[in-house]
Amino acid sequence: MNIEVKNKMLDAWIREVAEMCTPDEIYVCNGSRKEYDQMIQQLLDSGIAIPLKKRPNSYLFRSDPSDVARVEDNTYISTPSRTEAGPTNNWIAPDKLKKTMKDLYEGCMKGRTMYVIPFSMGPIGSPISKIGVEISDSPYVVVNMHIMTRVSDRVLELLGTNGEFIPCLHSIGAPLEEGQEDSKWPCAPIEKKYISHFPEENLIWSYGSGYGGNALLGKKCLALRIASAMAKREGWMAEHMLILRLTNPEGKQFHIAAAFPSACGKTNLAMMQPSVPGWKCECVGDDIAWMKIGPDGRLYAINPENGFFGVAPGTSYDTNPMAMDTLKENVIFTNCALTDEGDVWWEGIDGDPPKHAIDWKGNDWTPDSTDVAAHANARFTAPAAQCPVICEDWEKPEGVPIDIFIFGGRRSSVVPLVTEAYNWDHGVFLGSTAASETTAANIGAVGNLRRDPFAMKPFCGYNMGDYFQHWMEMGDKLGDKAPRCFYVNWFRKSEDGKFLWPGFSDNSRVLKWMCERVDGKAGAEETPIGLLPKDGDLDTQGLDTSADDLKELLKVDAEAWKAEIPDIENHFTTFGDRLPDRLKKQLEEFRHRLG
Ligand code: GTP
Ligand code: SPV
Ligand code: MN
Repeated sequence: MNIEVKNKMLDAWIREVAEMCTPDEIYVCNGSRKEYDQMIQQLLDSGIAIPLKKRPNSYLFRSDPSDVARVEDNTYISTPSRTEAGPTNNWIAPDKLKKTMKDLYEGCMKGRTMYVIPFSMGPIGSPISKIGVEISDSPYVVVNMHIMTRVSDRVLELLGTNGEFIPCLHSIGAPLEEGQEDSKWPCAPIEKKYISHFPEENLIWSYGSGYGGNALLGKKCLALRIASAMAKREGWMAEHMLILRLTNPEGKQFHIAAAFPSACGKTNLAMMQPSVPGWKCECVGDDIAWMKIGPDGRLYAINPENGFFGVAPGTSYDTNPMAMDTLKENVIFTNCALTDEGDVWWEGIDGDPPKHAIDWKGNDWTPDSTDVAAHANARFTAPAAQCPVICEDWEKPEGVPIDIFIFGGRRSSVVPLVTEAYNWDHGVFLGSTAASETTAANIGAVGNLRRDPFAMKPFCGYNMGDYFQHWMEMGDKLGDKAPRCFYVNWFRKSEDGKFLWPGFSDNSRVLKWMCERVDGKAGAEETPIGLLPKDGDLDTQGLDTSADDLKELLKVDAEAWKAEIPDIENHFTTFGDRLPDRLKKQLEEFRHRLG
């Protein structure tokens, strides 16, 4: 071990893990730039990192084709009883799961270095922050954690001899025998991957994958699954939400937190540049919000992360210029294509496709190839501080006061562009019934419609029926200071399969309507599903969308909604007696309004 660890619990845990996993070496990280550079150098020397001539201090990695996204089917919430995990989570009893995983962990770091990564979610030392320590045998994880979280020796200082932390154990699950040549992206086969959470113990065990949320354990595992369970116990909220600040032409600020499922537009909305003149948007966070009620009774949000782990395909100067400017240097790219000029490329980036490139699997690629050049879940890891529109208050320990909640998903039909909830309970109903077509952010089928309540289906660390109840109780506590709730769908398609709404910067038109609703300045029409903008309420000046398309986007098709009811009922039934009565009442009222 390179340093002496003073925290007793941490020291004991490191020794225990080392004994089980038998690494060749142990290295405790300090989070310094020098450390980052050394790790990158090591990854370059072994041919795993590919330097990008066109972007300073930026590197491309290619993962194993079997390890390209989160693995929801292998993700577990291991509470003492199945009921505590609830119907939306996979469950194995803690004893059994630990036994299985201990057998896998036995000797799993042989031939490798075990890295100890002390990190803070939220600014180091802030009362709202949480300290985690990830043990990992992947240097790729170390460099990504450097960007995504606050890795620092100050975290160890803060822990002192007796401070508490959340232990996050990670192994790629690929021990190296003596003389065995390492592969470029070692990992375990799918049947041996386990992403396990023990919420009662605030403990995370991950095995077999090196990719994204499976391996960077501060993100989904700690900041959502473990944190949501803590938040329920302690009376706060941990949500899969972007946070943005919108300023109107008069200088009034609105803070918006929006929950969309994976690959459904959070990063894009978080740093969107409004097409409506005079409005300004700044980014506070793009994926996760931790929210607490402040001394004034309002709900305050912080972004616990330090970077963006964003979807590359579709990102361009046209769609998300602020992301493109964030990606100029100091970026880790994973599973993008490599051009002959030494830059990254992906489907949907600006300009013509390169005549030749190396695809994400390392093969030659030309525009005639039948396969995509970049994987659909190719990602960039970039420091949030590099975003040109990062909000000056993004690291403020007390957070920003939330005025508006948005829920949503990817729906090619039925769901209109925007709906306002009648009240908090109705807002919780909209969030709890949110449905979306599945995306490449998870291993599995793409485009299947599923209920993804509050975009938290894969991330809620306890029974989601209780989570709905928690939302109700937070609303009761917030009273008239509760944020107003809206539902959006940027992804409605025409019969010929084209998006009806231009999206991106034009989403500002919808956000403007929301802010004006909050200010009591904009009108709305009562419909069975909620409040919708009436003719003229939505700012459409300069918008390229035809009147017919707009009508279609704001249409409430009662018959189509009636056809949704059985599925909503089935969805609710899965929660049994954990479903709050107030949601049953909402469903009854909805049915009644539909007539
Ligand atoms: P995660 O990082 O997985 O949580 O995803 P996310 O919710 O941050 O999604 P992101 O903003 O990265 O967008 C995912 C994909 O949807 C990208 O390919 C975007 O280009 C596309 N997208 C985002 N916003 C819009 C929009 O308003 N309209 C359309 N048509 N596509 C969008
Ligand atoms: C998501 O899937 O919602 C992500 C990417 O943000 S990952 O970190 O891999 O979970
Ligand atoms: Mn996400």
